[in-house]
Amino acid sequence: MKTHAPLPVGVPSAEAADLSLTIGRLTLKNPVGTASGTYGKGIEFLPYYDTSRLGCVVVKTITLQPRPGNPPPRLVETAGGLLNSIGLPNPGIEAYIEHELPKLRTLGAPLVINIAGHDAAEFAVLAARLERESGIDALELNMSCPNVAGGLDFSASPAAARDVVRRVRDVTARPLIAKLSPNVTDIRPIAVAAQEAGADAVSAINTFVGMAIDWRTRAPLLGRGLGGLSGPAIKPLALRIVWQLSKVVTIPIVGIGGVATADDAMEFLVAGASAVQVGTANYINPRAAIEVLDGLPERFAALGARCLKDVVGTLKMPV
Ligand code: RRO
Repeated sequence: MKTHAPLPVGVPSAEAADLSLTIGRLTLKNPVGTASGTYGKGIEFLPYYDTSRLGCVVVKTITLQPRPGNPPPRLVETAGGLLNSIGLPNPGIEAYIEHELPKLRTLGAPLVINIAGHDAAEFAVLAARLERESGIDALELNMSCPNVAGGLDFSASPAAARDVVRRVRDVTARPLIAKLSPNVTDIRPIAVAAQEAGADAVSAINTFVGMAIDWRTRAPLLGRGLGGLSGPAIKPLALRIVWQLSKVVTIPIVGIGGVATADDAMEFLVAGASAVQVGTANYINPRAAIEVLDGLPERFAALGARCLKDVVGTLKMPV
């Protein structure tokens, strides 16, 4: 690991900063990825920018069997946020491998496949099946889907989180990222359990359970009643959680929640994230992720930072 003498704040460095990081055995050239479920099938973004420049692309969750998803309406805009009840529609792992994986490989960015099982054992079945496929750089374990029965259970307690991660760890050497739910009283012991069970990173966070209501009809606006809230509205909550986690885990934290600009990304890095994922912003601006990335060098220079370590977790919290 390279070390650098710290530069005084405000002195721009002549050289572009080294933005790379490692997650398990995987080196990412920069900390900007796309958040699961917000990046279509990936190839939609090819006309907008060179997707190979991203730190990584994380795909929508895959399950063992095909799923139709939840009844519509599935999306509602709220003040500063987006409420979704998508319900994990996907073609199932076999059709996915046959039809989607080849297209995803054309994106050129490291590929993170996001998986979810009905139970802990099924997570391992999915991970084992993916062992036979090349061009997959890491797995993100969706232990926190708020919109399917039992989806939140996998990161609702340290024991549940430990079980899922351990079973998957037993079948793959691929880097594992445990995606955690914010819908818990205290996320910290859950992240620690994931780390102890062999996770190489934690993603913090998935969406917050919420609802939107039409008082005239007295009905919820989403087809399933409840949904997961994302977007700028949740950024302060996500920042708080990332900062809390940075005090208790040693593995990298991937910050998720309302990252739409390079300034948002810098806030997450300072709070303690080693990487970020851009999610809801992709729906507003298809170039959001690359614009976040392009904005980092000048911000690193403004801090006199030469590498990620000069920024990650450098928050000056009042004592
Ligand atoms: O598909 C969804 O409804 C969904 C998933 Br899998 C998730 O992890 N988080 C979310 O907000 N929605």
